[in-house]
Amino acid sequence: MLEDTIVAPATPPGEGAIAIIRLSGPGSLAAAEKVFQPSADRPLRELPARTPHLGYILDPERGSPIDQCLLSFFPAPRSYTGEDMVELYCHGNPLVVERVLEIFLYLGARLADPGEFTKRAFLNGKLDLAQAEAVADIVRARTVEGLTAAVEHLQGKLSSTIKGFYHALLGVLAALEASIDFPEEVGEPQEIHLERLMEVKGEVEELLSTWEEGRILTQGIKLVLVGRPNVGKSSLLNALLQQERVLVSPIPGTTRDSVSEDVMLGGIPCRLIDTAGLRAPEDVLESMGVARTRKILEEADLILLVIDLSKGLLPEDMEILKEVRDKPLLVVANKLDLVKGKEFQEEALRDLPWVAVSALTGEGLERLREKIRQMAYGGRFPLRRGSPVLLRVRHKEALTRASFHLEEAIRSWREGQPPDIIAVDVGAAARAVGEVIGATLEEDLLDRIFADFCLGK
Ligand SMILES: Nc1nc2c(ncn2[C@@H]2O[C@H](COP(=O)(O)OP(=O)(O)OP(=O)(O)O)[C@@H](O)[C@H]2O)c(=O)[nH]1
Ligand SMILES: [Mg+2]
Repeated sequence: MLEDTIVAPATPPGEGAIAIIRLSGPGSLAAAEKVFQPSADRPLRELPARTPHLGYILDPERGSPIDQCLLSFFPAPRSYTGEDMVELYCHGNPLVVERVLEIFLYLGARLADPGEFTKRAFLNGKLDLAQAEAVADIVRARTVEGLTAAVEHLQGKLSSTIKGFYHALLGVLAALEASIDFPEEVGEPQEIHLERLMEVKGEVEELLSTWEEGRILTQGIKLVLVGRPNVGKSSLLNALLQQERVLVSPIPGTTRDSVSEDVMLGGIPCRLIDTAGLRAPEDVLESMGVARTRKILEEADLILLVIDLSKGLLPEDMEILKEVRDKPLLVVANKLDLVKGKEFQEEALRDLPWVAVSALTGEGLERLREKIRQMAYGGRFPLRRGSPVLLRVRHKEALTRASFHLEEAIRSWREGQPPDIIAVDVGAAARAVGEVIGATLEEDLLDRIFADFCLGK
């Protein structure tokens, strides 16, 4: 696979100031030489590497110019992929990009698969697997915190933690193997290795506990607005989106279907879902809306139960409260403008977090955003700093497996099981941990990971 030369645009399609086209593989420089005419009166190979050179890219058959551009070449191994690489900076016209790609394909390169540049970087040892994934996470990050965490992974912060686990487990494994192979000389495995296992298990679990935060940073949370008709759910959605997204009216039952929009609230990516008011439905359409609301409620990360301050808590509110009580819940007491100066005291809501707002005037919305942020992180605010944060399901799953096998190994050890039994689980834990950085690989793992990269990365 690494014998061939790949090419792909590295910038998004469409018009722009510049478009970048990348080549990687043994034929990169030869292909570039055939079509690039440097303005400096010397052949490309005699010009300094890793430096942009001005010139023209020419049609290899007719010799007519296609575009003026800059070209840099990066001889192996000092390149992103570790192979010979060429980067072309053309004018950002899709026609140019198409022509240049066609030419390189004609000269024997093939179009890269999504993520193939980074995959090559991994295969050539430029990045470990967690770092390679961090590249995609940087491109995709939707929050500043998520971006910081991903850049830290690229720097190797997660990898070095994982390597620590991996080598510690290999150490224990070696000790176990020694007492399997040379029972007379080595004797029983020592207590210190059991302590090592427990230590690693504790650290693996600590890292696993960052997943909740990582999941929020990367995937965001689902927020669902519920309440009886007319309390102002749709008005709140509009206010939080700062646009008139949904219809609002004094007629109860205005919203029949659920409406969802993505918005950043307090620095967290949120999917905000407005629902049909929950009440005994009066027609078929309304009953469908209510049924849908119940389904959406099941998937919510946080429920915003909206009540109308000017009406106080009605029996219908209590009915809904009963339905959502066991979920993460924030009471939003709306229409504050109508009750200015009055004290808000509802015995039934005593133990629940709440915020008073006015969707109409915007009062209290900042507090609402802040409260959402706090509750999204389960009260663990501010965000942890210092330790790496897990950002990928794959990492979480591998570490969960590792934790399971460590638990088993520790249990067997304490039960006095023979070292070969313990070694099976320690080995499995080491493999699971190693998967995170690609030290150990499951068959088709690589294809799965790089398949969801973007082209040219
Ligand atoms: N004074 C005041 N009126 C509000 C406020 N929020 C909403 N309203 C009014 O309350 C009425 C109902 O608002 P909606 O946003 O449609 O309420 P809803 O909860 O979505 O209602 P359904 O879709 O019927 O379930 C409208 O007349 C709004 O203008 C507020 O903060 N203050
Ligand atoms: Mg509505």
